[in-house]
Amino acid sequence: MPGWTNCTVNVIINEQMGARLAQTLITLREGGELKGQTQAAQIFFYVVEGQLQATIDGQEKTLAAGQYVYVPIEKTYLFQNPTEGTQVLTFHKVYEPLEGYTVPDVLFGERDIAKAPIYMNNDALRIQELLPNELSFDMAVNIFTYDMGGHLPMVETHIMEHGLMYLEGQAIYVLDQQWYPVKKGDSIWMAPYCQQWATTLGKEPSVYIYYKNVNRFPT
Ligand code: UGY
Ligand code: MN
Repeated sequence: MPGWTNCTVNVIINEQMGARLAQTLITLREGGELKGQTQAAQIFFYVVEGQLQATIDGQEKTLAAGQYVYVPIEKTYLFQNPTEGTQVLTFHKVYEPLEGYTVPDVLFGERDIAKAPIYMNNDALRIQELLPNELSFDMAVNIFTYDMGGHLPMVETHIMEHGLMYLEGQAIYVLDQQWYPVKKGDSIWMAPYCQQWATTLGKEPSVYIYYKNVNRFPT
């Protein structure tokens, strides 16, 4: 990737597959750097492991595991001084402006279970929304925690697509008619209308971070 040096970039999901998002996992070596400027696509950066320094549109911050930054379109970014093996997950989406709304600002934040309300009255399920639920945003990124015994209350199917990565634990994911055992480090692309259901497995909670397109008319 131009401007991304001393790192390995795995492009997990991309438009070549028919997706409308890109998802990458970046593993940085010492001295690694991610330098660039967003253009038509906004980028969400989430630190999975390690730490590094971020300078986004002039704002500096050290980001450690569980912290993230949302970089809107047309902003400069620089990530540097990573600890060896730092891993960063990214979600990219071409931004669709909405008349009457301004483009969102840069936003820093972190994973925090205290900010994760219970999902659909089921106290084994918690979802933290990492981006504001506002019409200026056309993407959501959420962290979904399933405690032991937790499972989606129904088979979902919807127009929105998902890019997803497991951060902890293990689970069974049902996609259309196939059952997949999944665990920490695994990723899934769910195209629009893919039937989806999941249940946690094992003795610890399962946790995933996922992308979803939101708030725009279907084309
Ligand atoms: O937000 C969602 O659509 C979410 N409940 N889907 C999922 O976790 N597969
Ligand atoms: Mn869903």
